[in-house]
Amino acid sequence: MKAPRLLLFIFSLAFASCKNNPPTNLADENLIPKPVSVTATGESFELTSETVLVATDVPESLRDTLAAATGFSLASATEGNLKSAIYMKLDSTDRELGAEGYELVIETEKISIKATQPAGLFYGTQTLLQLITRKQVDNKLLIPTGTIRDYPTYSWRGSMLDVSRHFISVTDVKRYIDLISHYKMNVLHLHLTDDQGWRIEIKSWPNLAVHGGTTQVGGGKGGFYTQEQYKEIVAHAATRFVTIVPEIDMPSHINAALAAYGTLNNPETKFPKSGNYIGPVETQGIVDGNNKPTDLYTGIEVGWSTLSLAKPNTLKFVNDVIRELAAITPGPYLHIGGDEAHVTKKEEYIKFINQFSEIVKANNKKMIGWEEIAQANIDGNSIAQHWASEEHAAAAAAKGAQIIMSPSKKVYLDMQYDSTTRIGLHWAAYIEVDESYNWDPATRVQGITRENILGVEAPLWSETVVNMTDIEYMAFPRLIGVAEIGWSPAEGRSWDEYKVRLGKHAPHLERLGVDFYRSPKVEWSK
Ligand code: TNX
Repeated sequence: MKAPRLLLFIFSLAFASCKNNPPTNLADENLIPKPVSVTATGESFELTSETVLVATDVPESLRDTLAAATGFSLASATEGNLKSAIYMKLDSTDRELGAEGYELVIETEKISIKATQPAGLFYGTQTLLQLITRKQVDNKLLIPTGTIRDYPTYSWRGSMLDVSRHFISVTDVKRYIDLISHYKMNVLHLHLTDDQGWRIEIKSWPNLAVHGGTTQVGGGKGGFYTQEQYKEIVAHAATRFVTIVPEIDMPSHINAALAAYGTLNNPETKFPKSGNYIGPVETQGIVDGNNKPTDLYTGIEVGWSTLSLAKPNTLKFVNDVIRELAAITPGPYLHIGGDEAHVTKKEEYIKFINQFSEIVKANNKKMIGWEEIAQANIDGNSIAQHWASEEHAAAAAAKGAQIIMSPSKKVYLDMQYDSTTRIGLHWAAYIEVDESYNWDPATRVQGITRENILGVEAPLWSETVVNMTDIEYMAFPRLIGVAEIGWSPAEGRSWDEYKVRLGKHAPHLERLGVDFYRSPKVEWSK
């Protein structure tokens, strides 16, 4: 055959196979979170090495993820008569989509993603990625045709990593950000300090990290983020439209600071009988006159340490830490902890929270605290995070605070799935995958209505969680169910429907390399 004929032959083959593509159903694609609306048209778009990307307002990182997932380079092109193209564009006129929504239209020769803001293009791309990696028929990347219109129910969809009880590396935090944002979560709360370790460099109080960061639960070597590394995490998160919310837990959960600086130590703190740790010889707690620092702590008891207003340097410490943290945090929030202050006198606790709120405000940030802050003079300028006490949470809402829903019996990712789970705690509950999915933030707590609720957050405390394998095993698959609770409409959500979708979604989690818990409550696809 001469060359032109050969080409013709190849073309006709390609054309014929194109026509022979099997019928599809976009509505049956096991997407998580479930989109607001899906209309299927039954055909398919074939992604090939010829497919181009027409996008002017799109961050490079989006092209990179798409290219990595498809294995094709997705060359840039400008609008015109294109054979196979993915279009992404901003369009502020489609108001229904809101700030984070998108419309994804898949036709046989083109795919278009439209959003009012870049975040929406990002989420549309995440949906597309789930569609791309699911369909490989006869070695062809076929994407079912139809239209998806999608936008979130709650504006706060988050997770928390406790990097204090066990230190978590920058690399692992970045991977966690990649995973949560793929499931359309937009907040990562970092629990940066606790009794067992101070994990963020504070230049005006350097010993906090240098000494206070040298150990962790069980006595391992701990670690901390320099401010440069923290900024690197923040910047990575920004490319995935994730806001970093840093937490300095005060006035309790503060031993790492008391161990670094004797000037902060005080008689209210009741060091537990075991779990003390002197620390490496290269670093020392700083003695200040008669004020000796505490030992470092490697146990898991809570609520026994406190700052004290009787110590003249306490508020200077708080001011300095919040000022430095605010300066490296572009997001609007600072979390001041405020939980489990068992040895702080109630009047002093209230004074502390009122002070924190002033200081956070003076640094142009919005204060978040665990629900116990409801006892102080909080108002609509503060956000309370519900975890255990419905009474405190409802009181916070009654004072006008917005509420983040993290009910420990549902979304504490450090809780064991059942009594046989190899790591995890169970003080709140054993939480199987159905339990963590089966609840509605808007009806969970009496006195807290949809209007009070900013959104949902699933915390992962790390007393028993040591590495990325542990993180993934405890977080997945519960986390993606929480992502769906935050994103998808509550109406029509049911475990019976979700468990089938989740089971069929499993190969996608595998492709992401996620080591998830295969709950016996779900039939998992191979
Ligand atoms: C309670 S939740 C805590 C944490 C622990 C966690 C363990 C909250 C505000 N405080 O200090 O790590 O339980 O599950």
